[in-house]
Amino acid sequence: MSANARIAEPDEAISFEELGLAARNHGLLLEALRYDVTPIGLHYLLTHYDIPAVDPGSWRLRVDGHVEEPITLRLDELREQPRASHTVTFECAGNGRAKLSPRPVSQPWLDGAVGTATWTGTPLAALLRTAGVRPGAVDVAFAGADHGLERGVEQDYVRGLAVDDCLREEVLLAYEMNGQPLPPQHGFPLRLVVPGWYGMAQVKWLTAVTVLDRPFDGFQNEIAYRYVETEDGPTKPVTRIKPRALMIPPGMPDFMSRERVVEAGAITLEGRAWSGWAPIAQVEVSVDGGDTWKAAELGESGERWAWRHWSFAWDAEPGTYWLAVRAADEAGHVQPVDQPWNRQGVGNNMVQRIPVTVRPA
Ligand SMILES: Nc1nc2c(c(=O)[nH]1)N[C@H]1C(S)=C(S)[C@@H](COP(=O)(O)O)O[C@H]1N2
Ligand SMILES: [Mo]
Repeated sequence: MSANARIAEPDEAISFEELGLAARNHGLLLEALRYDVTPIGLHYLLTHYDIPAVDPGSWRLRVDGHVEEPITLRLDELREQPRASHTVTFECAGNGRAKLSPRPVSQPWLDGAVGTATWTGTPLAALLRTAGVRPGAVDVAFAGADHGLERGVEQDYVRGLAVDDCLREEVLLAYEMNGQPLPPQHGFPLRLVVPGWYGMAQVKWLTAVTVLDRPFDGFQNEIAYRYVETEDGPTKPVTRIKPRALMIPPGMPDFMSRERVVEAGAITLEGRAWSGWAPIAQVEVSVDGGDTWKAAELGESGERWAWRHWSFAWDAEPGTYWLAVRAADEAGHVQPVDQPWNRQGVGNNMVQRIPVTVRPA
């Protein structure tokens, strides 16, 4: 069995199925990169199945499995646990998939599967310590209340995470987003927040946290979210977010093509950059489609897990341009100019390119 998406034929257009997915799972409008923290309705959204109906009164979180003392908590009891907040940039592992050639047929993201929110909840590590993780624990399985079929396999959405990753202090069980109770689409009443990791790790509608004395082998870890590079070679799991910078498209858009028109003169290009591996070290801008690059100015480095502002002064002369931007992190990862193609279309952080016409002022 394989979770690999079908690969579209060379000239195959986006289908109604892909359009249906794109309409349910919306991206960030790129002009919303202007906000440090993304307003809730502008945050990207990805839901494999349906948003489950959860009754907060009867809802419980179970912490069980390979622990000394299983715990069951009501929502009000969770809210009485130690409280912590982190501002975190999330990105879907499939971001950029629709721009791959050939295109893996799945949720057809362009660039916008990203958003930054302030998540408030209780640190997972403290709760695991209360339950008492027993020696020999390997992974922890996080189960959502949503249910559906994927490649013929009926399942709840469940993801596994290594115990060591679960014990990092920044990992939260979050019940608030931007100071409000989680909205239904973002996981009400409780979700996992694993800063620095691609979206699939951020399990929504959490009902159970189960400690395992063996590796988790569920669908969303073993079949989906793998870097599949060859037909039958070994595959690697998708984990942390690779560096990416995005630009707020400058000037004004054409309604249909969304191509940009800019008045000649001094303009400031700006946007955000992030990496789940290490802090952002550098952002560079190109006005010739990626042939030559110049350093952008980095804004203040805020919270570790939140994106960083960048800006670039451009003296725009009349003509046509391809603007591009790329980020590098302190671990030495640089965004590729060419597509890093793989079978599931995941972890594709190829640079964004924006066509712009500069007209005389
Ligand atoms: N229970 C559950 N959690 C989930 C998902 C899901 O379908 N079900 N989708 C995951 C994926 S693939 C992503 S990218 C993020 C998206 O989070 P958001 O919709 O809050 O932006 O949620 C993750 N958590
Ligand atoms: Mo995702």
